[in-house]
Amino acid sequence: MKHVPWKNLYSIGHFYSFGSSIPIHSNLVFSPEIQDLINRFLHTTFVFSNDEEALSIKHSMDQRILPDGFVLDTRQRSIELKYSTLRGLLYGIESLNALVKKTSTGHELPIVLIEDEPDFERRGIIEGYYGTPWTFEERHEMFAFMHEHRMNAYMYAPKMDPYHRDLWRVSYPQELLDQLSQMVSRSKEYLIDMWMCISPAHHAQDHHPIDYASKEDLSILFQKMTPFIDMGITKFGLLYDDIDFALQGKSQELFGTPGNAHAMLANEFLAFLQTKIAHPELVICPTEYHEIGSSPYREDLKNGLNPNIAIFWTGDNVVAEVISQEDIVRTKVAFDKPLFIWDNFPVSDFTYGVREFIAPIQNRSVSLYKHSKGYFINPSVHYHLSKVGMISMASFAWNGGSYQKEASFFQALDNINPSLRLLGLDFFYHNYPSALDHSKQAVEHLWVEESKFKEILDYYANVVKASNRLLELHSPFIEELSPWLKRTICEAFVASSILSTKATKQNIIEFLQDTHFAGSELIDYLILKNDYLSTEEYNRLITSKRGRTWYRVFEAKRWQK
Ligand code: LTM
Repeated sequence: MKHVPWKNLYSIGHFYSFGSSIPIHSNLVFSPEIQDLINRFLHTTFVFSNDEEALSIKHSMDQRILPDGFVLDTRQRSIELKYSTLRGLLYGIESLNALVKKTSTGHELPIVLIEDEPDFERRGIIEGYYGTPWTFEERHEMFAFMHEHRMNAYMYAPKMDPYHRDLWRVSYPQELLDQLSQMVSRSKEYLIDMWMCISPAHHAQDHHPIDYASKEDLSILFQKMTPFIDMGITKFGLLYDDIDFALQGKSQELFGTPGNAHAMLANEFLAFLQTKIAHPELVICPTEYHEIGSSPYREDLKNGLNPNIAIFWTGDNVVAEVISQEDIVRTKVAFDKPLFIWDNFPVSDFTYGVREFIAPIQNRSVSLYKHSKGYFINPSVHYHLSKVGMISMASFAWNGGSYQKEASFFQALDNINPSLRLLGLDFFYHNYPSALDHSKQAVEHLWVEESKFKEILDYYANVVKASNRLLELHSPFIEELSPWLKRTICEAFVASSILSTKATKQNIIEFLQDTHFAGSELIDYLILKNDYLSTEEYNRLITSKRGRTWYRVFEAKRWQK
């Protein structure tokens, strides 16, 4: 595990010195579960020994510590760990690893007291976007990645897995079940909870959504989930997002409103799970998953849904530019159920492959965790590019109070590969503007309005240098990024042609065929300022290609509600 900053580290700067290894008493006896964690995660610098100098490891459960939290104390020439969950112990062990310093003569272990605990009880990823699902190889790597950043929950909900949505009635084929079962095993290796989600209410061509009034349909749904229960999954999601929720026929007669029908199905599902699992958990994504406060549909869920079922919420919009304290308080009151945040960032499906948001989380109230039990991030189809957003979210979800977006951005890039920041920062800033931050565009606009041509050319020269250097790195991250790097290099060329008045309208139209847009809109301003395109052409060739911009409403509409 890479070092995750602790909430409270107390130290007066002293340490114990050791040679090539740090000895630990070999007469210690641990439960098999704990022994397994020690064997797999305690760094090999620690060796079991009979040496007099050997440290003992004391560990104990302490229910006053929050789940996943721990206390690590090295003051008594021993290693003392307190925790309330196994995951807390694991994070304590990883913290011990991170404390050790290698010196020219051996190793030092600082004399410290660490008290650490997460803000959000559940911190994770919901693979819930439209587009090609991540590969099983990527997901295999993902669990180690999640562990590294102290995320503890992964939700399987890819919209384009046909068995998840359109073919909800059809059992998963054995091959897929085997792969999913391997994922479950892998998630357990890292003490990460895997949630299985299903979306049975979508009207797809040739496939019927679930009929809430049909006992047979309910049984098909529950039977479909049975192999996952057999794999050891205890947590499930029932997703009603992006559906036409109007009831028809018998359902209309029986339930009257979609909220009642959704509550009934979720309650029945939970009751079914309770017959099979000791402590199952269920989250639903309501159809009205965004917007603030109450509605008739939400009122029905508030009144009808089992109070143990959690509800997803994405903020005031599908992609929330801002999630304020007031937003969440009003929404929590409206649902009156445990709330999970589904953060639609850095998901980019709504740009249809045009944009990738490689930027940190921002504008999320530091007190969200007081009103929400879980924080889940919906990534993009590009697993590696999503890591920046995911790392920043993990750090916010653990300790929002010390979260700083810029520092988190750098930390994320360095964590993926230190060369990214060293060689490519100018590109990443060029691409930075996202659903959550448009600040750079105001400066770009001004440059063009004030004809700051030298600044523009110097700026692009740096961006091109960074793009070329990044292209020389060979990694899965760069492979995913390369279409945007190449397009940016062309963009710089087009910008300089515009500034030297050599560009023709045809050049511009040809350039715009490549729709891998970076976040910067400098080129747009140059094109518009120099009248290369009419407003209609601009909308057709640029604006419409960027995908839906429903998120640009913070200044415009949001506060008029
Ligand atoms: O956001 C939710 C709850 N559902 C879908 C997601 O699957 C999709 O990835 C995002 C972003 O386009 N929008 C949705 O409506």
